[in-house]
This record gives sequence, C-alpha cells and structure tokens, in this order.
Amino acid sequence: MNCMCLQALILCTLSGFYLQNEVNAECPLGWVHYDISCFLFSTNALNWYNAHGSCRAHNARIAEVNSVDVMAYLRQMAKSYGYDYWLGGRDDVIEGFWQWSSTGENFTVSDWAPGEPDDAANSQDCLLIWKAANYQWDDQQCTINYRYICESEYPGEAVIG
Ligand SMILES: [Ca+2]
Ligand SMILES: [Ca+2]
Repeated sequence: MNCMCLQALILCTLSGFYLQNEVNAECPLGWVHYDISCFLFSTNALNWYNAHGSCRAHNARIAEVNSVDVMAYLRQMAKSYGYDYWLGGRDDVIEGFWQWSSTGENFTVSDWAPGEPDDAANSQDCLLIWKAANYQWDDQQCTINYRYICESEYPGEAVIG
C-alpha cells in the first residue's frame, strides 16, 4: 500500500467514525435517528406481543408509521438488513380496522402489498414489513416470531462539534 492509499484509508475511517457519531448523537447506542424518532432494528425474533414488551422495556414502542417519509425509510432499512420486521399496527380489536397500538389511531398512510391485508385463515392481526413482497406490508399471525423495529422519541436537535 502506498502512502496516498494509507492516507485515504485513514481519512475514510475517521470520517466514517465521525458521521456515525453524528447520526447517533442523541439516540441510544445502536439506534438510528430519522425525523423525530430513534429506531432500533432488532437482531432477535419474537412474536408480536413479546416484541411489544421488548420495545416497552426500552421505553419505546413498536415502530408506528405516520408519514410517507418514515414509511419509505423503514422499508429501505428493512431491505438493507434483509429481514421481515414487525411494526406496531394491529386489527385484533375490530377485524379490518387497522390501528397503531400506542395511540389507537387509524392508519393515515399504508403500504400494503398487493392482496393484503387478507386476514388469511381468519388469524392475521399484526403488521409486518414483508421481505417476500419487496418489503411492503402484510398482515400476519401475531404469534409468529420475526425481528421487530422499536421507536422512541428523538431527544432533540443537538449541535455537533
Ligand atoms: Ca385481521
Ligand atoms: Ca396476510
């Protein structure tokens, strides 16, 4: 490796480190900041109820989607990791009436895969980012284990440096 290469490598490493610090400055370690939220993409798989409990244990909720920007961001992130992920939507209170679990609010935006939600076998009441449908949304059985996305409030704008 010549001197220029080494210099470039060090610069890249340093700037990568700095950028990562900037992105995560006000979110907990391992969480990513987007818009007004911090998001955690789990590396373990749980059923929806236990995922809900796991997020609550982090003072967070399963991620809810209230804008097309957040919708697109979570889809892109799920795609980059390559897994299915639970989101915080459900229709177990009234079948066909989709609401966000922390607020009880009806969906204002959605990204259902073609033919979904289909409530297959009358048993699908929880919202999944579905890898097999190019990371659009599916209603799925709440008792199946998938990875999940937690969301907490972004603490505020910080001035870096
Ligand atoms: Ca259902
Ligand atoms: Ca379905």
